[in-house]
Amino acid sequence: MKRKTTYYYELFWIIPSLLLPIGMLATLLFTSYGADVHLPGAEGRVDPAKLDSTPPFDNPGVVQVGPSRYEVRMVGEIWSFNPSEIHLPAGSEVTFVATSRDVVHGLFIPRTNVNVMVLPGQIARATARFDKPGTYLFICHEYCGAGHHTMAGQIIVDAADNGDRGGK
Ligand SMILES: [Cu+2]
Repeated sequence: MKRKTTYYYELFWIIPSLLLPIGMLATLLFTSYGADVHLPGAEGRVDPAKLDSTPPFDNPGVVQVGPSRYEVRMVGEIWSFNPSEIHLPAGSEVTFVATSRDVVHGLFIPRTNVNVMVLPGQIARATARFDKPGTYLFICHEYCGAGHHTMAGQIIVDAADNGDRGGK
């Protein structure tokens, strides 16, 4: 009788140890297929030595791609972003398409979900919405050398569309 009770209590760790890997697998499948979370790299490759003649990086800046939809074509290099000042109207949905000219950089925009590595040879893509007018800082968050701490820019979200797209 005593042996049977002991066996029953073992289920308290057997069941969680089975549920844990099943839960982790379910989370992985949900984030990669349901929430579309994935590593940069699947978006495309580019030759970092030929950015000046490779669209869209030959013409960095902000392009309107639809009603309230914009694309920011961005090049990171030591130690700046091009463009480093971006103007957008409030209510914009913005896709950042970024690559690096030289070493590993990052693109991080606090208060948004933009947090990507910007790698030479690879195209990073991240989308965010800017509903509230104001100034949003963006920074390089991958150490890239002596001037890393100066590598930053700003997104100025205007209350009304004044036609100024910034860039360059
Ligand atoms: Cu950096």
